[in-house]
Amino acid sequence: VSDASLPTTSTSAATQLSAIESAKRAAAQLAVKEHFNPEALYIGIGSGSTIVYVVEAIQELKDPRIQNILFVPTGYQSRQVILKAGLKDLKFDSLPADILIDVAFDGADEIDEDLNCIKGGGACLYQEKLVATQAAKFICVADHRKLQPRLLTKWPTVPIEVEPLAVTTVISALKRLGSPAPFVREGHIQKAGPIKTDQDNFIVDAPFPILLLFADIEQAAKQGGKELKGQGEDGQWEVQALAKEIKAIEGVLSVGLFVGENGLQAKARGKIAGGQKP
Ligand code: ABF
Repeated sequence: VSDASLPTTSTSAATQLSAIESAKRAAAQLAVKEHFNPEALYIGIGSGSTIVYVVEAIQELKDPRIQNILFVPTGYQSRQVILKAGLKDLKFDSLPADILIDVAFDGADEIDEDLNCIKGGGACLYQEKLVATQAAKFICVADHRKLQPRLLTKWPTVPIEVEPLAVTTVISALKRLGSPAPFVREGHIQKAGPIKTDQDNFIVDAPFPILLLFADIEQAAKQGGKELKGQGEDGQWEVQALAKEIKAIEGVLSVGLFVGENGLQAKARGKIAGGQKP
């Protein structure tokens, strides 16, 4: 997370905007410097505006080995960014079995102290999760505005990708989990109605009270002397417990809570390509 060029309230809107863009670019350059490997065979490229700077930073390396890398996109926009930069793309379903993506770069909407993320604000959710969970290393690239102590502090909802037929039953189930007013995201520029994901699904945005970390639950349990399973005494959900509950609802394809789904768990499932081309 870059905190470069923090805008202040006294600066003009245009200056603040350019400061935010500078912060995104600085975060992207740092991420590429620290985590991009020109020897990699597969690199995941996520969606959103910050990721554009990641691709730009990769191009700026001017390393000829980049032409040997296959870049795995997380959706239509992501693929366009890869192609526009003159890089080679590989559709997720063309990855060889049991081979991990060396590193996946992607943006986020909000990140907490334990580096759990909310994603899906840009409506690319399912493919982002596919790529992230198949990566040996997931690098979330974000500017200072995204980092908060707990999720749902500033970003208001958990985005959820839902198969359209199930949307009303999913909304009812989310209400039973304590979401006060889940809604289907709308916002087509030219036509009214729900936006569609790259898989032709809907996004349901579900507000919840600010989420808790494991440590919060443990602390509350110690003080209250009883075991709490995934929720604090006042019903506030812990991130991973809520992700699991939402994912279990029939009709939910993907939940925009990214929680401990990379690193060790992914490594246990497959091996890094290590020098072989598909
Ligand atoms: C994707 O794009 C999403 O998961 C997230 O919603 C969004 C972040 O976009 P930006 O970098 O433009 O803030 O990564």
